[in-house]
Amino acid sequence: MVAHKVVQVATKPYDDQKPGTSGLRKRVSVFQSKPHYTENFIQATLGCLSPSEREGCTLLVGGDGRFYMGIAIQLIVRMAAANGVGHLVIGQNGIFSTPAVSCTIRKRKAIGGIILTASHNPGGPNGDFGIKYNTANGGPAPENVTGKIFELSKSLQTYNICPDISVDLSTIGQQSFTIENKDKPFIVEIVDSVLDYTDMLKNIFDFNAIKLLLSGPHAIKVRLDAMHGVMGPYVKRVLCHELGAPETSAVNGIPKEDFGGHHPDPNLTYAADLVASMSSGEYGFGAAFDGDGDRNMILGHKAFFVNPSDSVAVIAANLGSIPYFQSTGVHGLARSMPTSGALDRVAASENIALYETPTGWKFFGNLMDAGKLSLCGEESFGTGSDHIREKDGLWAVLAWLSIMASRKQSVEEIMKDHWAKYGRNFFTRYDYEEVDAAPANEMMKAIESMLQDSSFHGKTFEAEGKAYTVQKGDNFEYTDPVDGSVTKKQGLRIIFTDGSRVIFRLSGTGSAGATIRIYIDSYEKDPSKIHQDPQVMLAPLVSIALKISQLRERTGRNAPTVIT
Ligand code: G16
Repeated sequence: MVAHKVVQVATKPYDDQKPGTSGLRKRVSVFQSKPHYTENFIQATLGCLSPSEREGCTLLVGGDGRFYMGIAIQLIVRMAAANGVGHLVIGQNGIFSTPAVSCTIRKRKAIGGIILTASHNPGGPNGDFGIKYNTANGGPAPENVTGKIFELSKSLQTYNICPDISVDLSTIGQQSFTIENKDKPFIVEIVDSVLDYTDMLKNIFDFNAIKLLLSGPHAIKVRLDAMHGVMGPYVKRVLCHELGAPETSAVNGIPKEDFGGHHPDPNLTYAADLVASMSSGEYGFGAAFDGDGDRNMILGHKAFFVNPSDSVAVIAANLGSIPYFQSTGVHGLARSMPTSGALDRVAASENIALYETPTGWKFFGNLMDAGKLSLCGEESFGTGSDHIREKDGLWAVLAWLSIMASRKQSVEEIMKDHWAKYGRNFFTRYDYEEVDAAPANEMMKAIESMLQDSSFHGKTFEAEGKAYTVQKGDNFEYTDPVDGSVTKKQGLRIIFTDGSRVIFRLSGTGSAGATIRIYIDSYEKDPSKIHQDPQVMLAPLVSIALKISQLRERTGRNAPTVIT
């Protein structure tokens, strides 16, 4: 067999390859048209591993099926071969959901994985593409690793490639290549990426109990919307084949390069089709996933909406319905800072430790690796546990179905019982997408200097007949209890004396301009008020947030793009 040549190609470094909240995300055109842009980032990522680590290691590769993924996978194969990686495991046709990558990294004891996704951002030639690196624990690379990738990317002069290798992504099995000056062959293994993940779920949940709920004599009808992202094959295998739900339960199940022209973002705005079909009352349970399958939105009968901050709290209060937690025990709960305090109430009542982390799943991973955390969630439609190191959309769906099966209640009944017991954290998030970066940054600066002014503390704001007095305002800072690392500037918080919070933060996952997020959280325990519309309950705090930030005046935006 002829050995494949390793070629060193000269390149010029870029200064904009700093990974965001979860990897490098840019417009497809940036990856396509800037010379060697993709190759540079892959080289910087592989460069994080020492030559001895690369040799003989197993690295996973796959993504959410979006446009440009196939090209990027072939580049990764050629460059992994040239950089001395021993073994690649790639999902068939490139398909690998983010949670499944995390699962298989852990199962195979791989050194890490490269995930080709821009998550919930739109795809297609005019959409976004992304490259994300996960480490050996199965989680998103921590800041010391993404920092190293960024540093390498800024000084890169060459990259290594075996230009004439190309792999058949459609056939399951091993392909072997001889590389010049290497003793051992370079192995590419194409796998059914749904398999390990399905086996894992079987060991976490009581499949028989869920089966009875979905296909027994009193079966409920479910509708799971994969939004033409990666989740179609996973939903079909797990929900339909294993758990007996009819095939019609899975909609938009064929991964498409442009997600059918939609945002693969499971929220009330972008998953409006699901909301509309659930409203008819035909289904007892519905869910949508994002492009790469880590986010989820849960809906009950007649499109009853479960806020993600409530979702994790409900799961925490019902861990007895999930066999996994019976065997592992519950070590701790966690939420990201902007997520509502609903989880805190369960933690306090059950006497379980609660951690408040910055936005980004990587912060949970550290706590999980140290055995301090079992269940966590974020307001950004992410829920998960220490079974892997990523949030997990289908896991959240099975968690809810398990709770419904054991409590024999609907989604709405479960939620209302929860509020009756713990009180309700009313929560809303306003997103202003693709705002010009300059006014967005100026707005954040102005709010921050306001918070630093001592006269701001103790100030009372009034709107729509309600008054709130500032108790504390800061830019959230986190000290990791495991390694002591400090992460600064994670969101501007205004906390009022009644515990209500208004938070301003710029998204770390956008690809153009800035996305401003305003998060509002306010607790109510009066049983006569807990069923009100959050938009009505929170309207005074929304007005106060807009007044403090001068958002409309500064950005020219009169309304948010998305309200959750
Ligand atoms: C990523 C992270 C999440 C985080 C989210 C925040 O999600 O994995 O942990 O909550 O970003 O997004 P933003 O910075 O836009 O608020 P994903 O699903 O995009 O990978």
